Amino acid sequence: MNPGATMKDEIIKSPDTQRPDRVPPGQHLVDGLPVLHFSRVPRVDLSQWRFTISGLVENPGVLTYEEFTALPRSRVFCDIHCVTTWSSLGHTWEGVLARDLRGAVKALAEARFVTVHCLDSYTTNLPLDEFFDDDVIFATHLNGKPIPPDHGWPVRLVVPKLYFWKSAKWASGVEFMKADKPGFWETRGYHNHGDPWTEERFG
Ligand SMILES: Nc1nc2c(c(=O)[nH]1)N[C@H]1C(S)=C(S)[C@@H](COP(=O)(O)O)O[C@H]1N2
Ligand SMILES: [Mo]
Repeated sequence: MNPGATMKDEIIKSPDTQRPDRVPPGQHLVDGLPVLHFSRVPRVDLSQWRFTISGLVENPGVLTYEEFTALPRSRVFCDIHCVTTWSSLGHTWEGVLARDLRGAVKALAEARFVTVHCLDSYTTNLPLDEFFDDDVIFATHLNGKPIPPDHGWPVRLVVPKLYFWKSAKWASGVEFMKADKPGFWETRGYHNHGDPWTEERFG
């Protein structure tokens, strides 16, 4: 943890973890966390890592890893649902909440959507209001340890309420947009939104 950062005590419990049945329709439970991505695991030198805030914002800019990890830190407890039908329950992610970027970013009134950019050229899209939901986190740690490289180190977005393809690994920035721009999987047959509880699997 960056010595300049503050850690909030409370662990945010993703609302879906409070459901009596935590497994959405058409899903089955697995132990551990499978690894899935379309390309290779990027190699990252933390001294070169940058997080870019761009698009319809008052304060576009670039954060170094030190600056990013000096933002207030939080923990989110959530379940994971992959569209390929596996679910994995009860993970704790630690990092910077999307909503804690809000003050730094100052999205303009016309911004309605975000695109998250990644080091492997992957992208995914979210409505702005869902991006700023309480449990959306740019995580650096998973279950108390730095996220393993194949799960997204050094920084990975986690969007607990949507299928896991929305949880962009190796995140390198966020772009605020007026119009929605479907991302990597959203332009290859996956649903534009991806709610696991209503099985928004395919477009
Ligand atoms: N940058 C990046 N993020 C990504 C992907 C990817 O290929 N590249 N794949 C997505 C998909 S389809 C899934 S199911 C999850 C898998 O995450 P995991 O390997 O940590 O289980 O990452 C998502 N985030
Ligand atoms: Mo996936």
